[in-house]
Amino acid sequence: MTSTQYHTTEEIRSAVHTAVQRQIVTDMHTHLFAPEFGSLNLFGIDALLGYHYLISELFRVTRLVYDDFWAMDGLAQADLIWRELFVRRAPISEATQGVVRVLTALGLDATAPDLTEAREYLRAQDPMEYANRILDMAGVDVAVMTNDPFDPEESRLWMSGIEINPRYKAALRLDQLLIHWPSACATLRSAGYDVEVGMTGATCDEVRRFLSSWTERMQPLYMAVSLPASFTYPDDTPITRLLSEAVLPACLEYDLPLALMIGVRRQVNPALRLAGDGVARADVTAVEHLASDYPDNRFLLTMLSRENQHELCVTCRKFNNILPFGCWWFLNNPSIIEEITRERLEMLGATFVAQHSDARVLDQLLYKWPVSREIIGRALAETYVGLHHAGRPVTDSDIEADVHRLLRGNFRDWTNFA
Ligand code: HDL
Ligand code: ZN
Repeated sequence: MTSTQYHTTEEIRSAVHTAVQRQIVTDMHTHLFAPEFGSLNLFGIDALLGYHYLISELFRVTRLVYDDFWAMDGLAQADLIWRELFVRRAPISEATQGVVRVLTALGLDATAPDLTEAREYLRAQDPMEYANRILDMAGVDVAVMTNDPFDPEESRLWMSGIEINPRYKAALRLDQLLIHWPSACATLRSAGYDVEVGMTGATCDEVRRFLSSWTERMQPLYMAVSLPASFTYPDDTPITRLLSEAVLPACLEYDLPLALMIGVRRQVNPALRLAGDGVARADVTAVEHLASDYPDNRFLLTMLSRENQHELCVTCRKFNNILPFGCWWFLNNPSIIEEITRERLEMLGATFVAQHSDARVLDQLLYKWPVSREIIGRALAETYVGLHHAGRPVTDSDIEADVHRLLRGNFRDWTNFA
């Protein structure tokens, strides 16, 4: 089939916009759960309003005592958040506009004085059917979960041999193992693994046996860990030993990438609970040492601080076993998504994963992806306009190939996910 060549800036912008809107996305990092996980599968207006991003924003507009809020039940919390952030003032932040977009996409009244209509609508949904409908509406073929083998409720479900909707894939999350080794060691010992907190004897082999057991059970697309901004490598903490003697060898054995998510400062304000984490610039040389020491391992990398983004691009130019991904958490805002995407295109071409939703509530896909598609499309369009002005004709097959790489292909190639 012959390619269509575009000859003007307007034609190129329109073609990129259309291609991005049409592209089916593989959402490589979410906190969603397949409907078979029951109550772990969050959806509906109360879960949307209980998103920790909105909880932090609530406390900016009220002098409410934290414990008084936490003493409320979920419905009362949602009613309060709706009233304070959506009724008494215009919902102009990214997270509040997101809820407005979801309600609009579902044909619900975003100006309602209360949550009666939204609750009735969402309570009427069958979780199995609703999951597929929302994924289809968002143009997402597969959502990758965040799966913690140390979570008692989740691990019980996995151990029961749960069969899940194939549009949800697992990622084996290792924060508990790597960041909280002493308590993880105790949990492993109670599960029959011969491990010592001092990491003597068979400890690392036993951790590998644990990783093998959960890799076989979950069939994850990758292993992942969120590391603090203070992360250094190598050092004399358990993280270095566990990465080098258990996790990275296990990733090689199962041909899995390791996702490094670096830059959080945990519990800056503990009174906010899950909403209490902060951010700081991290040391990108730790990633360079890992990529250099483990050239046969593949890494996925995202960093939380805006100040780390440019050096992240430089590091990825030096190490082709690192695939950068997403505009993570505090970066998942239109102004920053545009900046990050443009500098990545300028320095890496189409060799990164443009975005992940990080959605915690299913319906959030109805805003996180439309917003990111719009912004990423704008950045890519200007890149192609530049190519056109440089004197190289731009075709539809050029555009479609790169849009696929950025939103689906690069991640699936990196994880051998056909
Ligand atoms: O560690 C992570 O995967 C982060 O995404 C945290 O879950 C964070 O609380 C979050 O939800 N960010 O969007
Ligand atoms: Zn996340």
